[in-house]
Amino acid sequence: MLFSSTTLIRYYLFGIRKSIIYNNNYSEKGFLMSTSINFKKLAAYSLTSTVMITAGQAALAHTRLQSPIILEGTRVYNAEVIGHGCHNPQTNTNSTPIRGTSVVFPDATATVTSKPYGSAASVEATPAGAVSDWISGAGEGYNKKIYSSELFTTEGQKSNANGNVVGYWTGGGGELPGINYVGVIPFRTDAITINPESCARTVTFVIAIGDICELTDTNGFSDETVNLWTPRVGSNYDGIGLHGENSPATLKVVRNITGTAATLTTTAVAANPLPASCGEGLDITITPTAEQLNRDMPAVGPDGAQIWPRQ
Ligand SMILES: [Cu+2]
Repeated sequence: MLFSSTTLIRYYLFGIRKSIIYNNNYSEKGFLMSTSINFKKLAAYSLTSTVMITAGQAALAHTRLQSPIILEGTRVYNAEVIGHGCHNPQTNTNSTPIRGTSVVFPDATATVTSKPYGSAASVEATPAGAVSDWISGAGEGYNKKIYSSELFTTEGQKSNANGNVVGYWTGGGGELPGINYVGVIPFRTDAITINPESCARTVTFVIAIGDICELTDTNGFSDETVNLWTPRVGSNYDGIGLHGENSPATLKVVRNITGTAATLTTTAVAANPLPASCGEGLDITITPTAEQLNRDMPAVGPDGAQIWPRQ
């Protein structure tokens, strides 16, 4: 079966994405398997190295967080960093501008899984109870948008029935050029404390993001209209077959097992050591459910009307 050059590059992008996912310790077994098959096909068709290097650089520009790994107990001024626009079939680049973005952080209903600390991506994760088993507090509402009209003029904070913030959207009034710029959308992460009695060594929140180039309904989602950086959980926002499929941004909180010494400008932070029975501890992953994404991904205007996706 022959592949067009576009298809080949996209498969290679998926391969690059695999290593990014691996570093974030976020994995999905079936996805990795299909990636290795695609690599074999790629080798058979032998792309030139120039094309592959160019594609690799583009892949690193997936939408991610400015600070994707943070220390527990530390409030962080963070940002969503948009790396490229949507696919433009005329130029065969990602030059179509981004006109808005919609973000969801997992709430306390999220799916929680665990792996031994430092496990390879290929290690199967096991179900691991509730969010509040691993971190202190409500298990949701840790991230708040920093009000800003630097890039887009309209925005909205999303909150759930408990009144906790579960995401935001911003758009309109301007556009982010699709190539040769990055877009930075600021938000703040509150200090998150890992439960001292738990064996969590790291806690990774999986974040769902839609970077919108054209307002469509969900049937109109394509690489030309939206970049979906979402976990594949069976929601309306999975983006099966699209550029960002199952390649969400992540925020990893690391347990401060040794504590932090005082410096000239900061006070000492007490250690949060692992209980002796934990061994090396666990990597915990918190992924939003399909139900939450279907509820919280839409951008709803101040008048209550849904702006994206179109209905
Ligand atoms: Cu990309």
